Amino acid sequence: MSKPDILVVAKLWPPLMEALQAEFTVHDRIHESDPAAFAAIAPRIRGIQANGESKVPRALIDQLPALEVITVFGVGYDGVDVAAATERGIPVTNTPDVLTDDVADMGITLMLSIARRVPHADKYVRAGLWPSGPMPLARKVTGARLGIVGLGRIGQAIGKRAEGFGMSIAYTTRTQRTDTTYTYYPSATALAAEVDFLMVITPGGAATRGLINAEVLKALGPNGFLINVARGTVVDQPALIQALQNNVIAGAALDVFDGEPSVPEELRVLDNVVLTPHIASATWQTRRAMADLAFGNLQAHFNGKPLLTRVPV
Ligand code: A2R
Repeated sequence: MSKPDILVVAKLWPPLMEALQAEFTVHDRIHESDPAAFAAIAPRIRGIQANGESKVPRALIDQLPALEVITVFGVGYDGVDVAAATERGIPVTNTPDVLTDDVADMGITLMLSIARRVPHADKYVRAGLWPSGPMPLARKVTGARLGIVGLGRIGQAIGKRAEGFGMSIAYTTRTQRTDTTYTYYPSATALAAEVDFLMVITPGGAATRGLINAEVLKALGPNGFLINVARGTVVDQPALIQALQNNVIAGAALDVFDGEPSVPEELRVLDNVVLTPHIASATWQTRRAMADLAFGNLQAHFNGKPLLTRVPV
């Protein structure tokens, strides 16, 4: 039997690519590199393999009459037009849970990094500045107030870790949870006004675009820090840059950016930020587990078995 044809729409982690190539006929980003060749094979494409940053718009789905399944290597699937897929009865899968610990670890790492100015301290030593005197004092984390925007799988894992730091924890979501003792605030602004660290961990997409805006940052205030391990789009980036330039907030630690991998010069030159290149789930262990789950979803589909982790519709 011939192998199913699948379209890969992202630069994939090589071990996942190798696994796919062994089991499928893989067309690697041919829709971008060679549209004519893509048009010729498009009618045969039965699956799409994406990653968390991929765009799978309606226009692409419409070009694939035989498409049966879309799998995402990542928990966030805001680049996929799930409504367009659902209209055609095409399921979408992602890789939840297996990356929860890593993203939570990274959220805490960034919070500690900006509060204690760890990258700045490293630079200080390397630049030979230590003999000239000590660094300025930093912000204590233990016992401080943490606000979590989005208390899902990862938000709760961040809360659990923050409990270990004796932090008082509050959160905001659209629907108040009944299974937590953390204090609930109905909006990001109300939450920001009550905390020292505001940790953003909602999904991306239209519903959360610009959720952290100038008003939220003003409420966070000159002693408050913003941490974003969700999606760059959740934060109004120009408003954040302005707030950082004018000390409206104390600082920010960001793993995600609007328009990444391009990061605005205005952000890169600031001293009151820690910037990382979307590495929250980037460990060998977690990428292996994500690859196994993404591959497992495709395999399940083409073997006529139930999908492992279908996104809700
Ligand atoms: O709003 P709710 O009750 O559906 O709670 C979800 C919350 N959330 C929001 N919170 C405030 N304002 C919003 N507009 C809003 N939209 C959603 O985000 C829920 O508490 C949380 C999402 O949790 P999970 O679906 O369990 O996702 P998980 O695994 O924690 O990952 C979150 C995101 C991914 O979508 C990636 O973009 C990123 O982390 O790596």
